[in-house]
Amino acid sequence: MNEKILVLGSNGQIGTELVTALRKGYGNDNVVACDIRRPDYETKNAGPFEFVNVLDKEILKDIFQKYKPTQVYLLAALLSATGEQNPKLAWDLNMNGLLNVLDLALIFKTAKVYWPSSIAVFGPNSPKDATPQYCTMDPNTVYGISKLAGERWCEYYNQKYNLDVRSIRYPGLISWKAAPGGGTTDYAIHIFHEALKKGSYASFLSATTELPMMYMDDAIRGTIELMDAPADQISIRSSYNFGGVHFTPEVLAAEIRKHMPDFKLSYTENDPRQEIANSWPKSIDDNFARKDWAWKPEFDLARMTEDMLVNLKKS
Ligand code: AKB
Repeated sequence: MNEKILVLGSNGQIGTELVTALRKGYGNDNVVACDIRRPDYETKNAGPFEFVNVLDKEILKDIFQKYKPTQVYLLAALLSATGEQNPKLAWDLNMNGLLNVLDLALIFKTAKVYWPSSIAVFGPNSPKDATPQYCTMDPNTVYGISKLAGERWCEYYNQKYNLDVRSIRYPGLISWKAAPGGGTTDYAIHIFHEALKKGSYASFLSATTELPMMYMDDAIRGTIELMDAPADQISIRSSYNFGGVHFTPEVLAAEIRKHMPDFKLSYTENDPRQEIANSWPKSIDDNFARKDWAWKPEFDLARMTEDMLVNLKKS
């Protein structure tokens, strides 16, 4: 089948790397990057780009009409920390953006839709360690609430309308290529930049705050593997738990010190992101992803840390 792929929200942390990976696999002209900002990364002239606000259903419809996509990745969203600063906008973008895309995918018979969920769907009463796929979910951020509602909509469109929607609950994603976008897990990226620039970092999360994380290479590979899996292997149409690594700021700092022995980590106090982190899992049980589509992460903490430092030094 000749694929035509739309990536909505192509300039964010995930989109930047996903567009590059998809263009490698499907050809530059078959992957249309769409965002409200023009790309300023290396792929900027490598393939088609469209200005699209996912909340503008008419423009979005024109884009579906123009490209008749076989696959759509919807990545445009407000993350946990910025969402708390603007809850109504976060709800509007995260929810109505999704509903617009699901509706248009039905009208234009898009074969597959990808939408990212997050560990933010869990809340203070969810089990913290090896958080299972199915358990108490009481998110208390607008981001988490919108992701949990979005998961229900994805499953609904699959069950009622047979739309092939696939989704992953991303942990904190760590990459050197693109800046993070207002999340609670962003410290784990800032720490590398500041270590190389200043030899020190003040973490907004406390020493012992443990969170699930993943290196971006694993996340991009896993995302494409899920989308490539045969439909009958996808038993979960809400969103899959997706595990990589898990660590605290002090553990990450100790790993960085293996390469930079003088690196110093301090902590800031009273950051609102601490409360968000306290409500999230420490680690994730991703057995369904492993069983259904053979998910297996490749980057452990040591390999991730080394790769981050080597590449950031070069860039
Ligand atoms: C955030 O911190 O908001 C995101 C996420 C875990 O979904 N990185």
